[in-house]
Amino acid sequence: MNTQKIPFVSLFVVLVVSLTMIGCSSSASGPNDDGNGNGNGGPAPSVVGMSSQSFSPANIEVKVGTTVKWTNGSNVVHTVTSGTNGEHDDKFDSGNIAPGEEYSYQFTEIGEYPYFCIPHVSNGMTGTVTVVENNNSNGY
Ligand SMILES: [Cu+2]
Repeated sequence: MNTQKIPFVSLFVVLVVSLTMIGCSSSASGPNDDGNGNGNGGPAPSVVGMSSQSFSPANIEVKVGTTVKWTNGSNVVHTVTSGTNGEHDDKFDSGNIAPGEEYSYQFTEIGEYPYFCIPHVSNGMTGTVTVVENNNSNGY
């Protein structure tokens, strides 16, 4: 009799490797990174966390020029995709953010930026970044 233990183990390894590669591909997709001027004395960065089914805080208000960073502290893959009702409006899209990874985007124009997570939009995983004028007029 042939007990097929080795193929079973290799299948598991292949699965783990594929999942890792899916996660790594996120860093390569950044076609919307316009205007990443880091040294212009802009507002401090803001951070939004990601739990298993939600953004936290889901709604934030930042001053124009702020870089918002999303950090995936959960154990599932998320995306930060601009748009509403699951329809991407092509403003920004993180691609897959694996557990432990992060995504940053700088908001250079005033406005409302609704976004969602592609895998979990049907579970209500959505958020909004509201970008307001930087009214710090004291020459700072
Ligand atoms: Cu998600």
